[in-house]
Amino acid sequence: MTQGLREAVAAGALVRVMSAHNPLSARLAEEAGFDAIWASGFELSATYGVPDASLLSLTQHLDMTRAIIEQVAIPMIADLDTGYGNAINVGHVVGAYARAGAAAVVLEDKTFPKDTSLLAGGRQELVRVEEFQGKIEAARAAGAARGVLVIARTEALIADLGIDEALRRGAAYAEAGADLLLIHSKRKTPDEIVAFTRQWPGTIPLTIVPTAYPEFTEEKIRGLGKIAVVIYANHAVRAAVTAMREVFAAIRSDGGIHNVDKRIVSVEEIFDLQRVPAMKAAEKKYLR
Ligand code: SPV
Ligand code: MG
Repeated sequence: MTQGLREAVAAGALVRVMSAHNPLSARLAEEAGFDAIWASGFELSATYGVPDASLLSLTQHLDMTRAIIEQVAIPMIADLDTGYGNAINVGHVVGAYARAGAAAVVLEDKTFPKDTSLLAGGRQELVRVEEFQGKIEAARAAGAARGVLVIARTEALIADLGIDEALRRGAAYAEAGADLLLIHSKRKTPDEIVAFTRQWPGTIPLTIVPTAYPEFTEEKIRGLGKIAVVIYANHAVRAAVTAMREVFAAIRSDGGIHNVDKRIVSVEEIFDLQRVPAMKAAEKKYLR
């Protein structure tokens, strides 16, 4: 499912992307009507109970990405962090994600091992522009046969290097062949992203992750133009934590599951999400 995303971006529609950390969360995002899935490194790390600091292996993330792709029809945007090494590693990794069916990959210009972007006081060091251009070129070459979009992500604003440096890096990454530029900001208001977007020449479309500035709605994003993709990067895991905490606390305080039973989805709904009806139909057809 690589074609749909490329076409949606080309058509100028705002592509709305929801994070997922497993096939079930991806299925719920698809059911809710999102256009694509974000295979978030942060979410998967949180699911394993570890920091988003290059601790999970390529295989852990790739296996989960593949499992998700197998269960949803909407396109997948894979979060490849720094690409697990240099441009040679990037070529190897993007090839694997392309074969797994990813529609797009995101590579960020931080050093390996990375630290997560929104952590106050996090280590935010960027690689040289030329080095990252090599990574973009390697990614393009590895994903070309399967039409994988390469989204170059600059962390210049996250590293407090300013809008001029972000623009300089964005231009260099577009020149190296990136299909889109992900511009990330940790500011609590959208002002920095708005200022960046206004100054961005529009060589390639932008992707944003409005976690830190949640009041930047889709209507406002569309009004600004130049932004093709919005990623809601961690709302699956945060929603899951909110819901589990609430239900677990109620069971403890109620001394049983009698009250929560009516508030949570039924076992039958989980059967549906597992596609049990399809299995039953197959049983009728094939089990003789
Ligand atoms: C992720 O979801 O893994 C991201 C977005 O890369 S952020 O956590 O904001 O860096
Ligand atoms: Mg990430």
